[in-house]
Amino acid sequence: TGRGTTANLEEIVIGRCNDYIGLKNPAAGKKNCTLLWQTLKSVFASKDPCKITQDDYKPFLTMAEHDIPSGKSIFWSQTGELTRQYADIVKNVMPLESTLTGYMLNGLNWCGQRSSSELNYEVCPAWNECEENAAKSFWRSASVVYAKKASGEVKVVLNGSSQTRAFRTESIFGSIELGNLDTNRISSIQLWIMDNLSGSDKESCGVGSIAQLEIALKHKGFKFSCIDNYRPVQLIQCIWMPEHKSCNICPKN
Ligand code: CV1
Repeated sequence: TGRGTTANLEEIVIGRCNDYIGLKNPAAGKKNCTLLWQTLKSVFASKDPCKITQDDYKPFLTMAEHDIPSGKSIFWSQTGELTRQYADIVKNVMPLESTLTGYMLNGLNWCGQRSSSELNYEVCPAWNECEENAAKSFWRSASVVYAKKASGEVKVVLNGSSQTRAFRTESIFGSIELGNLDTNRISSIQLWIMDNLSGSDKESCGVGSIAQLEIALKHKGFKFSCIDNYRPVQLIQCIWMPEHKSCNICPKN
């Protein structure tokens, strides 16, 4: 079992919603944050937390929908924290977590219980405990909506030091987002393969699972390019390891 519903979930979700539409992204337009919360809560309250489907979230996702500017879509796998930090700094990309739905729920836990209309603040299913758990179905469903909207030049940030593979067909990126990208809306796809500074360089552009992804993109008819250790993102990694040799602005030798 995993952690229970985040304490004060209602206040956090409604507060984040108002922060988002009022301050962070007024371009999202008018939304009724209280109604959004009620619609969200009705998806999982009074229900078995392992029987929440992707479809159950559709009314909530539709109500929260807003435009994503062309060229701002950025996908990630095993690089979530780094990608969010990059997005918060440069502000010219908008990952799912910087859209209204993702912003409202990022980092939170939530689930209900069949026996009561109270949310379960004690325990929720762990991510891999059951396929249709409240959180997993949300991120999958939100990822479909997000991927369908991508247009212009799209970015994908993958982990070149992954213990498994950088591109995993079973990940949300590999199994959901990739298949929902629209060739007619997207002009090109840029892959950024980021190695951990002190990790091993296991995979790179054109190598291993990245090569498989490149072939898949080609077959689908996308124009794409690939950059190893894209410097602006690497400089964020460097904040925690400024003395690392990859972080030297003027290498001495
Ligand atoms: N996405 Br807090 C997927 N999972 C998310 C997201 C999110 N936006 N936000 C959170 N999670 P992994 P992936 C949680 O690193 O390829 C979307 C989930 O608990 O293997 O499966 C994004 O748009 C999930 O288990 O990446 C992104 O492009 C874990 O973080 C893509 O789906 C991410 O697992 C990433 O999903």
